Amino acid sequence: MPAPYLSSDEIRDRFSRAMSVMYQAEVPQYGALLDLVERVNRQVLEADPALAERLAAHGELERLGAERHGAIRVGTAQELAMLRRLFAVMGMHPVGYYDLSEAGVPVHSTAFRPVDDAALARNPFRIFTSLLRLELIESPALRERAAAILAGRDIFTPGCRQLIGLHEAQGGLDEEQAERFIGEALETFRWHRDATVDLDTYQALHAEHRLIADVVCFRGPHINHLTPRTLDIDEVQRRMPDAGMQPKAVIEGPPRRACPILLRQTSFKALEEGIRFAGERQGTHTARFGEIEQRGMALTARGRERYDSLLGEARRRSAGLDNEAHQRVLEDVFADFPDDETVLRREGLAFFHYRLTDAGTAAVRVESDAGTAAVRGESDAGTAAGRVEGAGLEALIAQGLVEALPLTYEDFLPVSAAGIFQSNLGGGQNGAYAGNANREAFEQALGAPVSDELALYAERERASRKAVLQALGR
Ligand code: OOG
Ligand code: NI
Repeated sequence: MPAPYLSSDEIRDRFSRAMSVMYQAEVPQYGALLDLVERVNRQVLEADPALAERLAAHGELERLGAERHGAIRVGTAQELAMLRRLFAVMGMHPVGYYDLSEAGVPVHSTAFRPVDDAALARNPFRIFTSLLRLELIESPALRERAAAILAGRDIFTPGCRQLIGLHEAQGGLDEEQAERFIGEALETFRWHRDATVDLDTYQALHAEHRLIADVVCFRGPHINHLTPRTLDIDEVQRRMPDAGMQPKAVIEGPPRRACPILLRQTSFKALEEGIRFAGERQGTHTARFGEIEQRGMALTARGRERYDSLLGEARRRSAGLDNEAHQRVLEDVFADFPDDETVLRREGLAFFHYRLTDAGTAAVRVESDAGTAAVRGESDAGTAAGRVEGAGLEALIAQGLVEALPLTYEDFLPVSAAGIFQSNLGGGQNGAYAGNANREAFEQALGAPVSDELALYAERERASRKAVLQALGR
């Protein structure tokens, strides 16, 4: 009998834990941040048993401690395409297109992440992956120099390439192969103190944009942050300085709400680290940082439009304010956005997962017993079935047979990502790169289309609706 293959969920779970261990060893502040987040999460759950219950009901309590995202930046189409194959081994697929040129950063990006309900519940590990856009560099000489340096590196070990090929050929990896794959794949994300270039070259690229130096001058696309999920980002931000971390000025994203929406994020500033450059002259590089996030519900296209326009208004009103004042402006502006699950659902602003309540499950059972009774020719069948008849989903919810749970937002926000990039790469708005969205070019480099995140949420919602209606015989 052939050795059984591990599920991609299992490989992803092990890989994300191994990555976290590696990054804790590389950046001790990340370990301190994990501790802080863990402490705050525990306190929140103790103080709010209703929240603990709700998270448990959504299956989110188990994934909370394991949940994180990371980010990397690569330099060439070949690197990006190979990463797509690497992440596929772990059930992570490209979702969404993010144009950061708008924010003055010469990259465009996608998020590799699991897509179906079961995989997300197991471990939603995501990697925000950016591709450098050399074509946006104005100087032809610098552009060619960067391209030549990138052409000379291979960010994957031979073993990693071989195991990806094996996975594709045989349709999975057994225990021993999976463990080897995890070890080999981790190498791609490791930090290298040795630059591949001399300080002059580094400085020339850095002068164009720090991100270009970060992508081009090293042997690999070091993981630049890993982000745990907190249940109270305001509290973690408040406590960061006491734990020896310098938080960025403001928390990105929507304000604090009774029904959290989308994603709120903050980070501590990137570290200045000593680098061994080729040649005599030595220097430092600033790239790696720590970030935390608080996730809320996924918004529909209509909800997202409302969010984007309110956020735009809040940002215009809060430029230059400190976090407290910024949050007050956000709260004021977002007073217009419903903060009640039923209203959000009825107005079609957020996505939900529908499922039977205990009463709904009992009704199905009674109904199927009644069906069996009817087949046997017994006479009192039909009364239970009658109980669940009536209008659509809203009626079933009102009758207490079906419940609607908000779907968690699993993606990223371009404005927030831009804020995170800028707080770590320096520089504010840089109009030079703006207006250059090019999803087609990105997908061509990737070698595959990116999924539309809204379509994925809509499909998960639709499938859950269909399942409950079917169970209730609708
Ligand atoms: C990625 C920044 C984006 C987020 O959480 O929005 C990001 C990067 O700095 O490479 O990670
Ligand atoms: Ni991030």
